[in-house]
Amino acid sequence: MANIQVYYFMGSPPCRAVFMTAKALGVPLELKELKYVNSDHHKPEYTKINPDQIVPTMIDGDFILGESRAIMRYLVGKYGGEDNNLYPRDLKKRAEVDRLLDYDLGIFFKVIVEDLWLPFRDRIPKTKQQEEKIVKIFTRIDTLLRDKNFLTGDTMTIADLSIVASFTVELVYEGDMSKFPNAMAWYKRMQELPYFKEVNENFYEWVNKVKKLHAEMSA
Ligand SMILES: N[C@@H](CCC(=O)N[C@@H](CS)C(=O)NCC(=O)O)C(=O)O
Repeated sequence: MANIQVYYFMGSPPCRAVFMTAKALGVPLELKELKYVNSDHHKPEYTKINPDQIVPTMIDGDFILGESRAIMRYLVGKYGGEDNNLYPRDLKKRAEVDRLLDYDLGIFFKVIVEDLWLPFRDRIPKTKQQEEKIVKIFTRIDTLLRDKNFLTGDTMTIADLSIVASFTVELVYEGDMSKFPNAMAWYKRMQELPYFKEVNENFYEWVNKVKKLHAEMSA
């Protein structure tokens, strides 16, 4: 049986969330790297499979699927067995996971990109409103984790995988992350997953290189 293919950019949080889900399920993926700098995602052959011109895109035989959280749900549905803690069948438990996946899509990842990542990448000072939005999303995660090990309870779900991939961008935050002790303890717990380093280390290395470059430019 042919492997599932995933088109990705190195470093992209939604792509890393999909990779971690596949690893958690033990599903091998055939990775197809696109280069952002070459605008590979705007080329006609990619636009045909993803008209939104974004990554990730998954191809499973003749089935093509975009949107990381849809892909994560699909992978658990296909490979997770009858029931799986990653995306539980219980209606209320699943609703909690969906709520957080939607929160990530609509709020958390959006703030991470627009108010934290882009100002860092483009070396533009953040506005007061941007700083407030960042503190608000980290506080939200910290509060959710006040009384549990994972975002929806005592077991890890795809909401943890999706949000932790976005959360890794805290690496470029100049504020004090120790103000969010529950979130940081959860982050550490997630970093201890056997596949976390393999999936995410390129991102850390790349960001550290960009930070070094910025420092040299300001010297
Ligand atoms: N909601 C989408 C978001 C995907 C997304 O934002 N991908 C970025 C990379 S992290 C992208 O492809 N950007 C293309 C561009 O900026 O032109 C998902 O979760 O899959």
